[in-house]
Amino acid sequence: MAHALIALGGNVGDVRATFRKAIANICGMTQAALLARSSDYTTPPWGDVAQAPFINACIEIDTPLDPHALLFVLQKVETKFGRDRGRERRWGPRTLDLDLIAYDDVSMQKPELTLPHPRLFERAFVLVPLAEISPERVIGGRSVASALAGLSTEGIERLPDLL
Ligand code: PH2
Ligand code: MG
Ligand code: MG
Repeated sequence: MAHALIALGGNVGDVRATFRKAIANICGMTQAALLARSSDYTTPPWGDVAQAPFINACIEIDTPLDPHALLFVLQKVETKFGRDRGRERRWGPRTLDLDLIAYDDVSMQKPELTLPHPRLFERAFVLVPLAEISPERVIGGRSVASALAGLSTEGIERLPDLL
């Protein structure tokens, strides 16, 4: 079994309901155990600021799938929840984005998959939820908490848990 960190994001539709269903699908389809789930956070749009705020969260799973098989499942789940890669713009609005942030301590640079995620350390919207569930985790030589300490978290707010 391997340990994987996955970031969830979206800003179209009922994103929190999508997250809930997507997490159940990810665990079912990857034969994974859910080890941790962060709170949901509202976050200012990054990259392309002319769009609605995002909701972001992170999960930690234990899965028998290899990184490529896991990525394949994440893309299937994105599609199932309305993601249409053919019609979207880079950094633009989307129903569901599932990013593989880290997979054990695997490091790889392939066109289809870079591990750890190459833009992790620029993105407070990933590091804030990740720091909630895994602050001591070292990724690419840096702890999550120390990487977050160097970034602005302005506008990022934890949402109350859903019942
Ligand atoms: N995802 C994007 C582009 N911009 N901004 C925030 N705050 N959160 C995201 O998940 C996000 C983004 C494209 O994947
Ligand atoms: Mg993303
Ligand atoms: Mg993505």
